[in-house]
Amino acid sequence: MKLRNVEYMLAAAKPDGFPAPQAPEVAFLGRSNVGKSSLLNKLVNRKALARTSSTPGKTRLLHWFRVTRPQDELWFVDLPGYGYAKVAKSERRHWQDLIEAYLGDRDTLRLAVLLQDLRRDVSEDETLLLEWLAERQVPSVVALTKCDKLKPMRRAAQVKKLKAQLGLSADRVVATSAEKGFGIPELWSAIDRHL
Ligand SMILES: Nc1nc2c(ncn2[C@@H]2O[C@H](COP(=O)(O)OP(=O)(O)OP(=O)(O)O)[C@@H](O)[C@H]2O)c(=O)[nH]1
Ligand SMILES: [Mg+2]
Repeated sequence: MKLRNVEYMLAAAKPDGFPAPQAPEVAFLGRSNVGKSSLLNKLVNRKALARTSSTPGKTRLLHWFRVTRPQDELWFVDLPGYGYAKVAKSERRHWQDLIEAYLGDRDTLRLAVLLQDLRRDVSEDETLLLEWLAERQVPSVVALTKCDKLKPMRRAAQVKKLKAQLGLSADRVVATSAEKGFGIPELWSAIDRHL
């Protein structure tokens, strides 16, 4: 993907800190540690634009990035990860309110990319989120992450299994690896289809 410029914009901890909507947005969401920040970095070909960490639950804020292409400008939004067991219930509630405030009321949101670790089963968290997005007419695709962690045979079997669990059409599930770059052109195509 040809990019003219990529830059960090700002972080927000609550809705009154969200930037005024001015460009089409793509949001990245999923379980803590699933690889949201890594995949975002890989899409824009920058090593450490979005902060990644081996400590789950690191991204507690919403982070905005401006992606300028020759033909247009998009904003990428890195959302805080959910489902991290060590987080107190009150904080999970806070997470949910914050994410829903964003996803449910953002006119410029064009696509939610829900990330799912290839090695895990799809849980109720993901299926409920997909339903919640569909009810609000927010288009979504699923990026299966960390595909480099399985050898090709097991990878293919697991992709097939998760596609069945998700019950989405084939064009809404993309197998990716931020480490190896698998699926990056396909994910860009999915983004472009929704702008
Ligand atoms: N092998 C491999 N490791 C990955 C890949 N993507 C992410 N990781 C690793 O997984 C860990 C978590 O990645 P992050 O990108 O920080 O995950 P996140 O979803 O942003 O995490 P939170 O912000 O804490 O919710 C890091 O140690 C990454 O290096 C991948 O495609 N392959
Ligand atoms: Mg992150």
